[in-house]
Amino acid sequence: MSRPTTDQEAVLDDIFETLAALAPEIRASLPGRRTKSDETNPSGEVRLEADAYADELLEEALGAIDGVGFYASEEQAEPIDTGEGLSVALDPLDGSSNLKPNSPMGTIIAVYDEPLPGDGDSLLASGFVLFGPIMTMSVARDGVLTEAVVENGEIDVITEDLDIPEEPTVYGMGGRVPDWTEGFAAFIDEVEQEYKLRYGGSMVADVNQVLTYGGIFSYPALQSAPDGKLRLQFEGIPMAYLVECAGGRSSDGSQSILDVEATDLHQRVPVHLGNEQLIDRVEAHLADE
Ligand code: AFP
Repeated sequence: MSRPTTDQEAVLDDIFETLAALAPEIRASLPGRRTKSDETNPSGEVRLEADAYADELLEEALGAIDGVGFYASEEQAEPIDTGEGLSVALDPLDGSSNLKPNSPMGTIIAVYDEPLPGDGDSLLASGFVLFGPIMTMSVARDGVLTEAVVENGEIDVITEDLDIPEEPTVYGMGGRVPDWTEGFAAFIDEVEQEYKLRYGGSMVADVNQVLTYGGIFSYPALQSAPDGKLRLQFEGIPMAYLVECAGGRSSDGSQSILDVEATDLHQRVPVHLGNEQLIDRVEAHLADE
C-alpha cells in the first residue's frame, strides 16, 4: 500500500465527494437503460445501455478532477489520459445483470498513484457505492473502512472504522458447482453445514453481506477458468483492500490479492474475501489440490 501525500489526500477527498454526488444521477439513469447494447466490453461481456452511460458519467466527472491523470474502467480497453496525477480504475456498474430482475448493484473504484495496471503496492484508496434499498458508500483509506449514506449526493457517515464481525454467519460463492475444483468443493461441503447462503450475483452487495454479518465471499478458480471471473484491477484489489481494512483477509487461493502482480488491465484473479479463519481454511483446502 502507498501512503498518500497531503496533496494526494486532497485529491482523494475530491474523488469520493464527486462519486457521492454522482451516485443519485447514476441511480436515476437506470430505469430507462435496462436493455442490452450491441457492444461487448474488453472481458467479452455484453454491455447494457446502463453500463455505457454510467461509464460516460464517471469518466467525465472524475476525469475533470485536478490531480486525476488516468481514467480506466471495466468497460474500456485502455486507460484514458486525463492530465497529470492519480489513476482511477472503475467497475461502473458491478452486477449490471441484476438490473433486469431489479436486484442490488454497485460502483467500485480503486485509486492508484501509478499508471495502470496498478497493484496493491500502488493502491492509495478504494471504495464502492451500493445501489440497494438505500444508497451507501463504503471507503477504505489509511487502513480504515468508513460507511456512509449518500442518498442526496452528500456523504453522511453512519459507521466510522467499520470492523467485520468476529463470528462469521454467511457465505456466498460464484461459479457453477460442477466447475468447482476439488479443494473448493470440499471447503464448501464444510461451510454449508455451518453458515447461511447469501449470493446474489453482485460482488458489491455480496461482499457487503460479509462486511455486515461476517463470513466469506468467493469467486474461485474454476476448472474451465483457472483465473476465475473477477477482474484484478476493478474488482479484486479494491474489494480486497476494503475487507482487509475491516480486519478481514483476502486471497487468490494462496496469497493476499494485494500481493498479486498486475500484468494486464483486464486480467482476472480468483477471489476469496472474509474472516481470517475462513480464508485460512479455504487456502488449506486449495493447497491440497
Ligand atoms: P455483471 O456485472 O456482468 O453482472 O457481473 C457481476 C460480477 O462481475 C460480480 O459482481 C459478481 O460477483 C459475478 O460477476 C457474478 O457472476 P455469476 O453471474 O457467474 O454468478
